[in-house]
Amino acid sequence: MAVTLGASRLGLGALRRLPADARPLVRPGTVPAGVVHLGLGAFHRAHQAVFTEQAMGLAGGDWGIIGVAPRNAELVRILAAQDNLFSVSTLSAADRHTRVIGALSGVRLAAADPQAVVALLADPAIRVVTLTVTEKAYQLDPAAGTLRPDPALVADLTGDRPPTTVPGLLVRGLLARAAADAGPIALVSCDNLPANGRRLRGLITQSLAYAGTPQPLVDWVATQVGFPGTMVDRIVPASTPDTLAAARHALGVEDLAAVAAEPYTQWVIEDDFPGGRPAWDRAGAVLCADAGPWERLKLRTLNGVHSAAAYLGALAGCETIADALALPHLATVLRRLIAEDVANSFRPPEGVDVVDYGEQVLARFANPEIRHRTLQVAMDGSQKLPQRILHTVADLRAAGRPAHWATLVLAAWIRFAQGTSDEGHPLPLDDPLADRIRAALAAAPQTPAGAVDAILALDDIVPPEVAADTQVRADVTAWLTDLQTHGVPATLAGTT
Ligand code: CS2
Repeated sequence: MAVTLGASRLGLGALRRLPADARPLVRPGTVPAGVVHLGLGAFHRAHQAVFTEQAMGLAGGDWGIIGVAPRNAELVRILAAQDNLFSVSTLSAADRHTRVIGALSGVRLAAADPQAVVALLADPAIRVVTLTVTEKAYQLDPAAGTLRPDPALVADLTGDRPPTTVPGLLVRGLLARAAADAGPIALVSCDNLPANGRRLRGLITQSLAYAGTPQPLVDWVATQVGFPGTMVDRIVPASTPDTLAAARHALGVEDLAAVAAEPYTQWVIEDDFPGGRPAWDRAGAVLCADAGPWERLKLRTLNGVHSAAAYLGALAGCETIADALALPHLATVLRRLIAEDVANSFRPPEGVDVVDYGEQVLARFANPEIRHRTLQVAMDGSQKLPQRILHTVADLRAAGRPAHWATLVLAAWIRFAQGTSDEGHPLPLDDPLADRIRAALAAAPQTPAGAVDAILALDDIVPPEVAADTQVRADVTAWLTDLQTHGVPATLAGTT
């Protein structure tokens, strides 16, 4: 990316020149590291890094973050050149401000030096490992959470070469930590998986079994490693040249690692940290015994509705989620999805009204300053739909209720996977299971019922009770027929 001539670069030397309210709360280099974070993407920088910086600013503690990018060499180079500093611009129609975050005490590229990451995980100073690596990096089948290791992970688990996968790094790191007797640690999934703490524990225990790990080491992991579940929430689109321009304008210096996010942020964390943790509660996080109800609330309401807007919006030719929300009738359909389906599918946290929460979610999606692309949210549907929509369908049906609106979302995903928009433009199927999904659709009879049967038969994505439900099959087929025959606007109009 080109650096604008004339603007100097963000770094420790530039801090004095920043507007006072844009300066970091913590000066990198002055706080020893206590956290390793895997996955240095925009979401981490605008979420956990901000909470951790505020926690250190308010309550101290040696909780600097070593940020590990699995593969993004350019980002690591950029952050290193900026003394690990980056900015977060908070954007809404009412407000716009930018602040530099000083939570990172170092950055590493796992692909270049995996052993350095393994050594970090075995360092007694590191007591917390947080992860934002996206759903697919866990290599679990999305429906049941069973390990489906790809050849690279099999090699990591069964051979001696340096690990190349995230689960491989974690397993090697934990084994090195056990061997060094380096003390207890918490591994904290901050990805949008169902029961993410339990899924991560399952990933590690299944991986240890796959690797034939000796029992004492398995026991060490069972007793010394916490796997707190979390609910994470902040809308943080991928950065664009506009994001960098906004940061430059606010800071007066160039920040090539800048991110932009909505004002809203939330973090609910199960308090299971055997080696201690930053005072995230002082920074506004909710520490609790069971994040499950919060996680279901967020995955089904926010993320489920996000996916609905993404698929329907992309099919109708909308570039952003905010554009999709402006499609005639879409907001009404999403409100009905929330009130009639999502709200009846689970018990929300004490004191939370799902319909009110859903209204806030829709207002957040409509934020005109956040240009979140429908195609970004549409990515990796096979990894997302189980916890976002299919669990809603399964729970409604188990309670004897219809799943009318939720089946529309499934139909929209199938239509999206067929690869063309209403106007006949190609839509990219960016998904780790893309080949299987395409092959299943190609081999099926070229009718809506044929496509629905082919997708419902993908048993690593679709729970068996949903696949076997003839009413669900009929509803998805009816929606897909409408979408294929009439397109999104007429299908939505037909619901009123
Ligand atoms: C989105 C999420 O890309 C997606 O699939 O639904 O990244 C969403 O923006 C966050 O979970 C909000 O907390």
